[in-house]
Amino acid sequence: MRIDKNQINTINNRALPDHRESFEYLSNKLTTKGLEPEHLIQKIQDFQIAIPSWALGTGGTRFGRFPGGGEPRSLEEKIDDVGLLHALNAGSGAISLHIPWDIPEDIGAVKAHAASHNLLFDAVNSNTFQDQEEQEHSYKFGSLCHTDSKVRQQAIDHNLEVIKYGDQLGSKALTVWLADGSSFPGQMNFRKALQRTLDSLKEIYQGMPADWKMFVEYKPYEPYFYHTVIQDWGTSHLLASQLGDRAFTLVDLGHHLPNTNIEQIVATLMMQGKLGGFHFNDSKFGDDDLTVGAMKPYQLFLIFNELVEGMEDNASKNPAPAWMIDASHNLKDPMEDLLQSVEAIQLAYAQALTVDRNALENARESNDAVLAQEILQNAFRTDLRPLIAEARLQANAALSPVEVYRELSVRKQLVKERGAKTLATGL
Ligand code: AOS
Ligand code: ZN
Ligand code: ZN
Ligand code: ZN
Repeated sequence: MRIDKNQINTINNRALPDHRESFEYLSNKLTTKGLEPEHLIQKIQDFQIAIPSWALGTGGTRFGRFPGGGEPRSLEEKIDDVGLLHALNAGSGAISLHIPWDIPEDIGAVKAHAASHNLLFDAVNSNTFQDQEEQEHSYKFGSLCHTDSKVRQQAIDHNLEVIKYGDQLGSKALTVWLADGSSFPGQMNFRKALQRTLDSLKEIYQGMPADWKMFVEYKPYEPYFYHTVIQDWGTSHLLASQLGDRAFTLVDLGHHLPNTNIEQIVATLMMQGKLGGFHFNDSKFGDDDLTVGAMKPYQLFLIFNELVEGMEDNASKNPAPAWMIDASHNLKDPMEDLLQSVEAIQLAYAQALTVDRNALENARESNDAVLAQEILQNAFRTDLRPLIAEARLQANAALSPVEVYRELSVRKQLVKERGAKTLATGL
């Protein structure tokens, strides 16, 4: 199914008087503060967030999976789903593929299909955390870090193949997330495992086209519970530094131990020009992969505060990071969840854009902790939802994406088209 702009307009029109009123009020407030609403709107519209192909179906836990109906059964249908999201929010203009879950059979057709929905291909992801049927060697005891060179070579070759697919589709980056690690003290030689990982990554790095980037994702635990080879940003940064200029760290919000100061990690990486990409999600405990902003919206804002500062500061050599969501849904309709996530990201971004940076810097220079907090919290507590809605409206998208999604019975349509018992490839 496709959503017709007229359908969106009809529903928008009903909410328009109310929206106009709140937008005007906010607009005046922002203008008084010296901000230009139109400039902010442009920035919000330019900020596109890639949807991960694996988040369009319901995820599972090791205790079970409860598939919803109408899940995408093919890459084509995944692209359709992202197309629907993008039509509703004009903010999800890219898809991030995972190989081999999303092998494109006919590259030309897949590209044309994505283009017909105005979608680009963001970073491609390799998968050496599962064994595939036709695969010769098992990843049970690691992939790029494995003790056996044959296993390492197989994992290297897989990554090179992923690059080839991505290159044909127009992607410009490879994200490497490794499950590699151990569950018992003594099981693995830390030093050797990290060295082998670096050596393997070097071969993959050398196989990337000249205009490609590599994103090295880190994670402290899971699926192994004693040690992960690339456990933290420091290890990822170490690898990225040794690999070269086109290797960067990828920050997944869920990949930190409780209470980690993620905003500081962001600032440090940007200072080094080494922040390559983001996996947005939220969590209470670990890698929960919950809806962005569902748990800690203030932390998200503080992270964006650093991102905006890093992007605006000319001294930072950091290239524009790749924005992606990494989520897994057990309870919600994945599409509704993704709409909520994109909105939460846009909101935090917009809030960070409204921070008075000069005033904040002055407060910092004079060690005025109270004023610094006031400045940040004023920005965080100003309700910018009408601004985000206006950005969507001006882009012919929905004032309220979830409402339109529900009113157009999108899920019901998808169930009708695809069936009630569908299982998308993914986690
Ligand atoms: C795993 O925890 C990571 O977040 C990866 O980004 C992973 O590739 C993704 O979740 C899809 O499996
Ligand atoms: Zn389509
Ligand atoms: Zn991730
Ligand atoms: Zn994760």
